[in-house]
Amino acid sequence: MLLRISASIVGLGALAAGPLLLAQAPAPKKDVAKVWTDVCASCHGASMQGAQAPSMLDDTWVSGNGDDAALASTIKNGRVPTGMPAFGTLLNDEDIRAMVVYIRETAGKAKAAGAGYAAPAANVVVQSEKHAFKLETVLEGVTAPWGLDFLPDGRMLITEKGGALRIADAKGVLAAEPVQGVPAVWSKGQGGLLDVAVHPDYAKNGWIYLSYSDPGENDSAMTAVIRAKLNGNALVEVQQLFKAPAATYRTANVHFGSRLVFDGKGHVFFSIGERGQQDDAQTVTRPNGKVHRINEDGSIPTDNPFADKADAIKSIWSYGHRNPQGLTMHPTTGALYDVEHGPRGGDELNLVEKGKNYGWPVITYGMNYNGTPMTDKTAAPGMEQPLTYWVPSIAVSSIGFYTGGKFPAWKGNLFLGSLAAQELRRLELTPTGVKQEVLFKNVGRLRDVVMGPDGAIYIAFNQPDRIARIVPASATGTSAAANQAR
Ligand code: HEC
Ligand SMILES: [Ca+2]
Repeated sequence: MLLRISASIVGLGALAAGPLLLAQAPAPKKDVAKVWTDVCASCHGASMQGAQAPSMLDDTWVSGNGDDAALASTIKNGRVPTGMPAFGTLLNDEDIRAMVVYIRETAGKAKAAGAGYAAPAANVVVQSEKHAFKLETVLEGVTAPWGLDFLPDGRMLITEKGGALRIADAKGVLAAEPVQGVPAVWSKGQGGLLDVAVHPDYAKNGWIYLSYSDPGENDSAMTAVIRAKLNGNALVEVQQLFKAPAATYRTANVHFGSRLVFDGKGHVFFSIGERGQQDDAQTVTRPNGKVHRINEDGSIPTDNPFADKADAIKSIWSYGHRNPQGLTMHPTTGALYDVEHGPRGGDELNLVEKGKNYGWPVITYGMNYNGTPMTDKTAAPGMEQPLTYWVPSIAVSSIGFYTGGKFPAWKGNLFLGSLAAQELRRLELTPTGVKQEVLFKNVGRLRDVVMGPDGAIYIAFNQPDRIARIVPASATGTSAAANQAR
């Protein structure tokens, strides 16, 4: 008791309140819920859901590692350049401590109520930090859609993990018959028909690229890449662009990657997971656990980092990756980014650069699935750090930069879909760190996130299986604040 009183006297002293106050009884403790409503709600939202300032409910933090001390420091000292005022004169250390507990408690309650996030149903407007939007279903009738891309005439190509390539017209009407001539795939576990990517000059050359789990000897498989042209409802002129040596195929049914990315300069990047063989990620004689770069015709660029290394897989661009299921290129800088699934904890966003080692399994922010440590190392010389990571894992699946015109304030932001957490996140990559907003949650597993030619953001969902898109909406009418109970 004595300690508490003296602590609050010290706190009062820090208030620059004048010496007279010191002699008096401590000021009544502040009701932090009232402070929130009176002072904080105008920026952070009445129920902490976020408004022009970030949500407190989404487990993403700009303050250091988001622990209590980091939040307390932000409240006390502010983050003035980015718009958070300092409250160290209004609130003493004790008040601030209570405020942090109040924030944790409110977030905990929101989580327990399964609320805390928008789960937009049809025609419900979500008010997020920068734009109001609706999530609308484009088509159903696909089974486990995995990859999605657009032909110049607006038609959609959709891969189904089971091995079918589907076409829908620009209105979302799905052709009943899958496209003929798709290669046989090894459809087990995480394997199957994976990504589809339409060549940026499709109108001129007609090339469509596919990545898939290629069946090998003795029930083994490895990710492979083809390209082909669409003639009526069939793939023709199929060319094998990447196929790893048979001896490198692996029998596990996990971690195939894979996404395809064109750099517009004649190259195609694609990712392969480590196929459940962690150590393979560290050796360039193995194709798995890597990001690869090939020329658009499948030949090896002479400036690839391991092009001259005996025994290396010459298409390797970077290594030490676990399971990169998201890969994308910044529309103006040309920088390449991946997201990869960590083990239990430690999903990563990486800036992927030539010849670099991204550390798996030597360094990681995750642990083994049984709860035992994988390694105590999160950093090591010669190994790259992620730009950010997620503990616990959200199961990162796909990323894409917003390039359209429908959401001007989102331009250049990175959109990230997740499987287990079922979230669409908006990421701002700033020089001081990655700022995140959860746009919605809990309406299915997000398998692919793609910028549509119409400026909408298209999402391939699993469970329930469908293609949906995010379109602008006016904030009035049936409205649900982002991050608020639905
Ligand atoms: C004028 C608008 C404004 C008001 C009022 C305001 N904040 Fe903030 N706050 C912000 C902004 C903007 C940020 C994000 C700063 C950044 O991105 O660096 C922020 C960040 C924070 C953070 C850090 C969140 C994180 O992700 O790490 C906490 C905690 C916080 N505010 C608490 C409060 C509390 C408590 C109050 C009331 C006493 C309050 N804020 C009042 C604008 C405001
Ligand atoms: Ca890593």
